[in-house]
Amino acid sequence: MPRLRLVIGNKNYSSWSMRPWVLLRQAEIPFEEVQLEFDASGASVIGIEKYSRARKVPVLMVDGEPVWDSLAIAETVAELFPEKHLWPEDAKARRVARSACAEMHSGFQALRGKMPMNIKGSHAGKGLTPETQRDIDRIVALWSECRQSFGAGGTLLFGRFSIADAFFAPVVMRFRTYAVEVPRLAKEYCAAVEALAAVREWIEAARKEKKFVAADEPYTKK
Ligand SMILES: N[C@@H](CCC(=O)N[C@@H](CS)C(=O)NCC(=O)O)C(=O)O
Repeated sequence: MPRLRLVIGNKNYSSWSMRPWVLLRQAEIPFEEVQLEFDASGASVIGIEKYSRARKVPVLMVDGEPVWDSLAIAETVAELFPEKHLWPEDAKARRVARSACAEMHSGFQALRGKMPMNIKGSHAGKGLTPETQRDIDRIVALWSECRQSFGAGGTLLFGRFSIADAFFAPVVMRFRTYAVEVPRLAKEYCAAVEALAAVREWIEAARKEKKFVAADEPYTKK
């Protein structure tokens, strides 16, 4: 088995880090965690140059070699552990799952900008603009399509846990923090994600963090 070290940022704020961490932990794949901190401005990660020239978290070190970017990490983990079935087994479901992850990876800029992940925060109603509402509506439609077409075998997007759920876990965190109103099916999906052991563990650790990153706290005065 390859030696895996996952380099992440703050658990309260780093939505990109949450994805591979939840993926590995929920799939019960052993890894060593290296946690780095953002600098005070939130613009860079202290010490990241040791791991990746891209200078962003997350990075997965596989036997000392870096894989950077959360989507590349997810694909690598799926390839290294085929027995974990981290993508849905059905080819059509798998195409949709890949598309959903790619859409999440490259889109939803308004939601990211106006509702930054902040697990400890509670900012009901903040960040809701026509643009963020459009992102929210698209996410809800996507979740509904996945649940209705492929979700019969469980409570998650493709029934059982997959990479897609790891990719949307930070969105679920945002919906909590900003108390975003969503229809019943999306609410149930959010509850299912929050009930995942790995997500609970991440939230618990995030709540213990003390670091304040101004860039991710547009609605907190300090
Ligand atoms: N597309 C990348 C984005 C990673 C990313 O933007 N990470 C942020 C933290 S959540 C970061 O490292 N920022 C520091 C910087 O930009 O210098 C991925 O999916 O891994």
